[in-house]
Amino acid sequence: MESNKLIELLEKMLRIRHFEEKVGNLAARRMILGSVHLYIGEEAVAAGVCANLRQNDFITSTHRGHGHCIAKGGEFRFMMAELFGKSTGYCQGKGGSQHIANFDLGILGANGIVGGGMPIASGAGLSIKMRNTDQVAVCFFGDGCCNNGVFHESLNLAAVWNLPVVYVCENNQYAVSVSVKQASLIHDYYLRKDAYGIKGCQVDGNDVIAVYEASKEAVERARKGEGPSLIECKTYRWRGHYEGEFDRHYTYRTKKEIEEWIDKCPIAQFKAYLIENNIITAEKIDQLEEEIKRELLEAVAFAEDSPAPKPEDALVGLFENE
Ligand SMILES: Cc1ncc(C[n+]2csc(CCOP(=O)(O)OP(=O)(O)O)c2C)c(N)n1
Ligand SMILES: [Mg+2]
Repeated sequence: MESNKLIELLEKMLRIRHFEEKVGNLAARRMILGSVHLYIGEEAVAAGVCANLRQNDFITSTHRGHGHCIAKGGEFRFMMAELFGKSTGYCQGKGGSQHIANFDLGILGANGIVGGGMPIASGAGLSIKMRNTDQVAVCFFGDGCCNNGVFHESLNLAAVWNLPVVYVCENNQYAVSVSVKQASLIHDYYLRKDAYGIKGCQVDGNDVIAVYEASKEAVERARKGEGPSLIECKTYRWRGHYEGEFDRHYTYRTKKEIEEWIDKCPIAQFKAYLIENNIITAEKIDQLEEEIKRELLEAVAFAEDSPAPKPEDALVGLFENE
């Protein structure tokens, strides 16, 4: 892979990590309304997959969606304003953290309903097929979605209709406090590809290059009209299910398990790889991070200074044809 592309991947992951850290701090200070689910530890998935997408490709996202939005080109200030519930946000402050959408960027929406993005992605795939374009739809979803009926319906239809959709399972091994081991006897969800007769694979979701390569193949296949794929990325969330979960007594996972995964940080691993291979220096990375932090401060100021939505606009924008 070219150096520029590798640095781009690092930058995307850093943008996600710093955004999430800032949002975590703001949420703790009650400056963000509503619940917030952070993506820290899982950055390689969104960054690796979206590096294969064009602006007019589609994604559907989840309740843990900030990383997908950033990876697909979402701007900090409009995201931050949305999290603050301000009228300058991507959805004029009506969506908040769990419902950011922007059709210009192909972001069909984060979704507070587990599995909600699955049929939307299949529908986007059907629309691409009917319009006969070479776009692709990517559906991000969690392990918690895999045992819902909508998973089966969406994958099965995409398979029989040969739709250009890549289903990306972010298997962070828990749905709130329920381990995948309690949820299913098959913990490797990519194996379900065979149930639908589609292609698929499992990758280390903390290895951004592995994610990039696996999704590249799947995206190319979809673009060529060769049908859907199911990619499972094994990863881990470092924070609680949502900001506000304080599992001080480690009731559903151990401290040791969390620490082991923090040791496998996707960003630290990738930084070390890039420095070792003389792709970028540590100083250059520091500089990049400082720039990102500056941009974030500006985004927070933009959000704080933006007006709240007007009460009389409460119903505006709710329906496309209004
Ligand atoms: C249909 C539905 N059922 C239950 C919930 C409550 N809920 C919110 S997030 C979540 C767990 C999701 O787990 P997973 O899909 O693995 O995503 P993760 O939070 O691990 O990223 C649940 C059960 C919901 N939002 N929607
Ligand atoms: Mg999960």
